[in-house]
Amino acid sequence: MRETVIGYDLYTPQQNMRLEVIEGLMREQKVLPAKYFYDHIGSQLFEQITQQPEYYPTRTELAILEQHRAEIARSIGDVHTLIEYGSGSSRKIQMLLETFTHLDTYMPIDISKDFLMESARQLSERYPALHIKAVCGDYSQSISLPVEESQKRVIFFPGSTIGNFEPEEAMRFLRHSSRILETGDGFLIGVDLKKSVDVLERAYNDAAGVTAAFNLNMLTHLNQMLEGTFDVTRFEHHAFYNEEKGRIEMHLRSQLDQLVQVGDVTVPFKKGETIHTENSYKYSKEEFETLARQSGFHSVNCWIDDDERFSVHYLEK
Ligand code: AVJ
Repeated sequence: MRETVIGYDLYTPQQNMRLEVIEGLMREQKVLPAKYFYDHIGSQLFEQITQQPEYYPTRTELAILEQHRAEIARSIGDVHTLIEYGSGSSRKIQMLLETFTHLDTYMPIDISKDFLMESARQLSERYPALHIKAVCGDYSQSISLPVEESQKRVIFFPGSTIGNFEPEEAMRFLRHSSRILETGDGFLIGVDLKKSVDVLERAYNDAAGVTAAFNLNMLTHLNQMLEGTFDVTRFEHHAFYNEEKGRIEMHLRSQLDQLVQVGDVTVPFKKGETIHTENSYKYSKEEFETLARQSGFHSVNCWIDDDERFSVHYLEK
């Protein structure tokens, strides 16, 4: 029986979370790391976001991968190992696993261990011949990949999660990915495109209020993990497009002057003051290809939907 699932637990312990959160809440403009959206409820809320009519990225990326799967396969050629940064998007990876029929190994890397192991288990049942090496880790930190025999490897990074990085972090992240790959290895990445402010802002302010619940759930997660006293009824979701920076910003705005405990630390909020919880940078096709080139990749191909909302790029080192 070929070994199918191995777990490496590389994720840092909880005390780092406390340090990161307190440091962020002590800043002039309070910030919290977007990765703390994704406790189990947050991951489920994100899945619900992807079903909302206003949130076009997920369905548009899926449609691009489906419509162009033969051309994507031709561009990539025979791949031995498919590495996925963030394994929440199993519908997308299944499409690729159906496309790359000679794939030997699939290596999902995600910080949400339960989500990771559950999706790896489901995939190992569906693809029993596939080596699945689930890695519990933070792909945005400098991780190294177990170097397999010199066979072609491709990193799959869907969903425009690259947009969560500051531009200089995105370059550092792509440069690190380029360094751990060999010449001829590939990188298949989804990137949300710049477009009208109205379309962008509606995608982060869905009428059903799921994005608001997702944003507010960060506070509930902190209460549970760090003995916090956030009262979510005293904060409101606020998301807008910062045209100068080219990014959607998500904030949680305090409705009144209030004091919040995070463990033994007291955090003051003024009425109207916000916690900046996420950036989602948007790129033009040209801007992203320039970033990729400066990171040590060359652009082999790019596919864009008819409404020019989303792009999938195939890069090679
Ligand atoms: C999963 C980070 C790509 O930035 O669009 C969705 C997360 N935030 N709605 C994004 C998100 C609010 C999403 N990413």
